[in-house]
Amino acid sequence: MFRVFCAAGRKSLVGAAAFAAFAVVAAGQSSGVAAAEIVITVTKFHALDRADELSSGDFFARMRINGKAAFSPVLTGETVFTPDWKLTLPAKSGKNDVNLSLIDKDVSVDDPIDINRIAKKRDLDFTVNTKTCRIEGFAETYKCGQTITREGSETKKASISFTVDVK
Ligand SMILES: [Ca+2]
Ligand SMILES: [Ca+2]
Repeated sequence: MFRVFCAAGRKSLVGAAAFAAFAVVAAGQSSGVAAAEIVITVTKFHALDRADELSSGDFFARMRINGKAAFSPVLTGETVFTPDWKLTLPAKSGKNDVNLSLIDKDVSVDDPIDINRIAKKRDLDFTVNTKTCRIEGFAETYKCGQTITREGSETKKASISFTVDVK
């Protein structure tokens, strides 16, 4: 069974060709049968200040669930991006803790961009329930397919819009 985007037509065909490659890095192959997969689609982000002193930022997204991580490719050279990045990870049935970061790739240490309005917290933590398709942990509760937009306020900040789906 596939969940479809509820937000019909809102942004459905953004970069239809851009089925961006993503990498899944897992600490060992999962032994159990995955009950479901959680897919985050990053539809847009906007760098609100300079991520890099010497150049424009080079950005990628990282999703983490249950000790596994999925990474987007790196994008650079703009301040507003509509990447249509799809990050997919296996999930357990029911509620899963999900972490989403936007990161500026760096030679030395990758630098997290602030996409969370909470002070001294730069990434996003929320839960996704694979049975109900409810996304909780924000001021309001979202359903699969709804666009979630968040924005940071500290140095090296961005706004980010994404959807969550379960399949
Ligand atoms: Ca950089
Ligand atoms: Ca913050």
